[in-house]
Amino acid sequence: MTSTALPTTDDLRTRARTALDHIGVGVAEGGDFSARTPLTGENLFGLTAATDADTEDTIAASRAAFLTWRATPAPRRGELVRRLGELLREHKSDLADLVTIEAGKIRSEALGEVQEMIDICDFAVGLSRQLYGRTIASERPGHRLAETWHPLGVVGVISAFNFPAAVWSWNTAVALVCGDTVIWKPSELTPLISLACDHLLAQAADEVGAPRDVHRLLLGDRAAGAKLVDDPRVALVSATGSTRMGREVGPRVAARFGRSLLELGGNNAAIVAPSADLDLAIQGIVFAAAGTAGQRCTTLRRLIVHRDIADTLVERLTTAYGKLPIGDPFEDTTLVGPLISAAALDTMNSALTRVQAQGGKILAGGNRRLAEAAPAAAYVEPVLVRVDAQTDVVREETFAPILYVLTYDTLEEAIALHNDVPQGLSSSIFTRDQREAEIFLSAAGSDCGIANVNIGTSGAEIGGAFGGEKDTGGGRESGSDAWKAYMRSATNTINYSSELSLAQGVSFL
Ligand code: UN1
Repeated sequence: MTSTALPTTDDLRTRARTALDHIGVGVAEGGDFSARTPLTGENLFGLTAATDADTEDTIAASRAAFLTWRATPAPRRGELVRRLGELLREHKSDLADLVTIEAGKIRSEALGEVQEMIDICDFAVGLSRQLYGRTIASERPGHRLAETWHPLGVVGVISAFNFPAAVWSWNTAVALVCGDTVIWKPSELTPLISLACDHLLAQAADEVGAPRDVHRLLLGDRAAGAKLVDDPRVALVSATGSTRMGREVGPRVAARFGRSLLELGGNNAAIVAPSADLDLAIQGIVFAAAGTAGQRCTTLRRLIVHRDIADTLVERLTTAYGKLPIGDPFEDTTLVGPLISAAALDTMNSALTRVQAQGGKILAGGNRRLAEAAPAAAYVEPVLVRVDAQTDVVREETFAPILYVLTYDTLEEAIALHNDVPQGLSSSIFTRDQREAEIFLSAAGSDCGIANVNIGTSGAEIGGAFGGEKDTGGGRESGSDAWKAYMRSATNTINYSSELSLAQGVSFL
C-alpha cells in the first residue's frame, strides 16, 4: 500500500516554520548550510554553520560555564532539567513535527521520540538527588574511606539523524545534573530540531537562573565535530553514529587521554524458537525490522528461525510485509516513511545486489515507491531476504529496512550464528521455553549490551543503560548507572585518629 499524495516542500516549509514559531525559535535564513526534508528530498531553508572562530568561542564559553555549574548543588542543577522536561511536554506536538519533517519518522514514532526526551528528563531530575558515592570499610583504626563523584567537565555530544533529539537528551539531561556543560554537534541532516531543543534549554536556563552557556549548539559539518574530538578542554566525547566514525573518534580522543562514550553500529538479531508465540513474534519482528524504515541502531537486521517453523513464519512475514503502508509519515495510517536520503537508498540497493550474488533470495519488498511524486526522496518497501549463511554483507550494518532470514537446528547453533557478527548492540529471543530464554540471557548466550525475551530488538526504555559491545563501541548511555561516565570519582582516605598508620602494615619512621 502506498499513500498517493505527499505534502509539497512548500507545505513542509510552512509547517516547519509554524512549529519553530510556536517553540519561539527565530531562524536566521539565508546561509548555505541547508535544512532539508526526506519527505520530498528537497531543501527547506539555508542556515548558517558555525565557523572555526565560533567553535573556539563555544568551547571557551562552555569551559567557563562549567566552573560555575560544577559548584551549583546537584538538586539545583536538576531544576534546570525539570524545567526543560516541562517545556518539552508543552511543545511535544511541534517538536514531533520537526522530527517527522527532518528525519521522516511516522507521527507515532516522532511523538515517541519526544516522549523519550521527557522520560529522561524525569529520570535525570531524580538522579540529581541520587549521585551516590559510597563509604568503604578502612583497614586502619580511626580511618574512613569514601568514594566521591564530581562533575567531569565539558561534554561534546555528537549525534546522528535517526534519533535527532532523544539521543541528545539522554546525554544532556544526565550530563547537566552531573554538573557538566554540553556542546552539541548534531547531524547535519537535522538542524531544525536541534535549534528547537537548544532554544528550549536556553529558555529553561534563563527561567531558573542557570548560566546560558551550560549548553551550546554547534551547527556544522565534520570539521566542527573534529574540533570537539581533538580539543583537550572537552573532557568527554559522546558520539553516536557508524562504526567507521567511532573508529576515528575513539583513538583520537584516547590519544589526548580524553574520555569517549561510543554508541556505534548494530547488527541486531532475533532467534525464533519452535515454541514461540508466532502472533506476538510477528508483531515484534515487523516493528523492529520495518519500523523507522529500518533506521534505528536497534533495528532488527537478522532473523534466526528454527527450521521447523521457518516456512510458516516466512509466509506470515511475507504477507505482513506486503501490507505495510508506505508513504507520507504525517498520514495516520502510514507505518513506513522515507529513507533519509537517496544515498541511503543506493546503499540499500547495493547491499541487495551483493547479497543476491552471494546466494540470497528476496522474499518480499525491495521496490522503490513514490518515485514520480517525489523523485528526490527515497521511499522503499522493507525487504525480507532468505540467506543460507552470514556472508560478509549480512555481517555488515546496512542502515535500511533489510531483514535477513537464516535457519537453525539447535539453540547452540542459533546462539553461535547470533554472536558471529562484529557488532553487539541489541538482541532477542522469541520462545516460551524458560530454559532457552535463560540460556540466551546467560553469560554463554547473547553477547550484546541489550538482550530481550519475547520482544523485538528496538524500542528500549530510558530506565536501563543503553549501549553495546564489540564494534558497537562499549558505551552506555541513558538510565541505570550510565551517569558515572559523565563524572569523575575520587577515593578519599580520612584519618580521624591521632596516629599515622600505614596501609598494608608498612612501618616507616
Ligand atoms: C538509536 O537508534 O540510536 O531503543 C537509538 C531504541 C530507542 C533508541 C534508539 N529507544 O530503539
